[in-house]
Amino acid sequence: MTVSAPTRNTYLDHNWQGGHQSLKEEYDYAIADIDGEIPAELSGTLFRNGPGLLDVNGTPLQHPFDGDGMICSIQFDQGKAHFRNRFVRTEGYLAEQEAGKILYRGVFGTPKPGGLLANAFDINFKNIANTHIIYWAGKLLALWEADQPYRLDPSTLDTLGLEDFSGLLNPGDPFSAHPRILPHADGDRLVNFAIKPGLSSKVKLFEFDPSGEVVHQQQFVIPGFAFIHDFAVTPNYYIFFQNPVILNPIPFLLGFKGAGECISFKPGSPTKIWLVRRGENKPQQLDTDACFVFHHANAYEEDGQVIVDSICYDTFPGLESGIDFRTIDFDGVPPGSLWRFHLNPETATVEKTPLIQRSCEFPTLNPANVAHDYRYVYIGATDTSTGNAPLQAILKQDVKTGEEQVWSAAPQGFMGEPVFIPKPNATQEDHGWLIALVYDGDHDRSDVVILDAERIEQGPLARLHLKHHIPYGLHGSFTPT
Ligand code: 3ON
Ligand code: FE
Repeated sequence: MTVSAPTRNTYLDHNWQGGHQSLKEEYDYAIADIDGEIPAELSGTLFRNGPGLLDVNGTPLQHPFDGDGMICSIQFDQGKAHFRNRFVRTEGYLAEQEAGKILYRGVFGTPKPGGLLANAFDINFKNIANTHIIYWAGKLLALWEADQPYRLDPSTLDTLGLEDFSGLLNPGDPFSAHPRILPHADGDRLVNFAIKPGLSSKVKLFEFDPSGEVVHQQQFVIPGFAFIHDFAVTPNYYIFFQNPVILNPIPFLLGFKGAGECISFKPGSPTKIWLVRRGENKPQQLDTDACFVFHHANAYEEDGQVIVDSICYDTFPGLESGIDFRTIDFDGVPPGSLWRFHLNPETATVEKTPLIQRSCEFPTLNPANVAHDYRYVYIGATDTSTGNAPLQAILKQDVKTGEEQVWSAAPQGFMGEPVFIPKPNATQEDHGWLIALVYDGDHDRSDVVILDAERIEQGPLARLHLKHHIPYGLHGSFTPT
């Protein structure tokens, strides 16, 4: 893939950098400053997670993914909206706030103060609960892939403690931040994996029914180190992409680098796709050209093949040690683009075709189509169709025809993950709304933006201006309660 002309003209650096500031305050207010109208039928709560602190008492973090999880909730009811944000009171957050300084090494490179002496041989990390937030079986759970979830009170966002699902997880057990909700005849299922990367990597799979009961479990081992952030599911398969990376733990152990910074991409090696049949613990390996995948959009089965749509980077969209993420040069960062993989279990072959070539991240779709054939993907995208830049737009693609619609918040707006909410009594896949948080660099505040998913080009139905900014976040979900 060629990275063409620089695209910096769609935004100003200082505007983009404003979204990388901590939000230390916790708010609770009815949103009053609104352009347009909140649809009266939109009812429920959008929960969103992401790093809320980019510094600890003035000491900057080295990477936003090291930031303590902060939950936002936006509650919609009869055309009105209420905002709240609270930090997840993790053990590490409480200890560091009390101490007024960094006490833990960050996975993505943030060191403890005190130089090498303080960092060498410290392999303790803090569960920062900053990646995703889901509401399942009456429990609101903040997720971070390398440790147990934290449970919160859905109305106050108070932290209730670590969740172990009645003994399913032991202290320190991983639980991925990317569960999928599989539509199921006997009630939807929450399907998730947990991975312990190592010399070989152990993967567990769990399926929960709507009452929170675990109704299916299995596990298997992937040879070699595996950094797997997300997975895809179909009715018969779980699909994992093992990125071609190696982990050299020495600089981590010696205290020079964070564990995540010790991961390097092996361009010559294939990406291994592990196709796991539900109920079988011997996964099938299929190889495809080297690429790095964090997120999958969707997967489904068709004529004996498995189709997977995933965002691919030409290399690990890495962590350059010593470079401040606030001053990153996007022309040097690999853009992500959406590809369709056709997996043929019979011939163990993979075919790959491009879907979206514009730089994009944070895919979503109508939840009713998860694990099934679908037509519309919605995704954060750059304002311009070539090169790399921050996400400023939402792109909707009809994956059947390639037809695209774009709504861009450029030049002053920076886009977060869109979340799709089906309209009541919808009869078409795109009968719904998209909600996203947009950081407005001109006003140093964030907007909650509501779009009609059928016609995103028309721009927001409503823009809710918050009283403050929200740092760039990760994932969220909507629950109609
Ligand atoms: O041995 C190591 C142990 C360990 C605890 C291996 C390891 C590095 C895999 C690991 C931990 C991994 C963790 C905690 C990963 C967390 C990932 C995370 C918080 C977020 C990933 C986000 C991905 C993307 C693509 C975000 C994109 C954001 C934008 C485009 C924003 O504009
Ligand atoms: Fe993610």
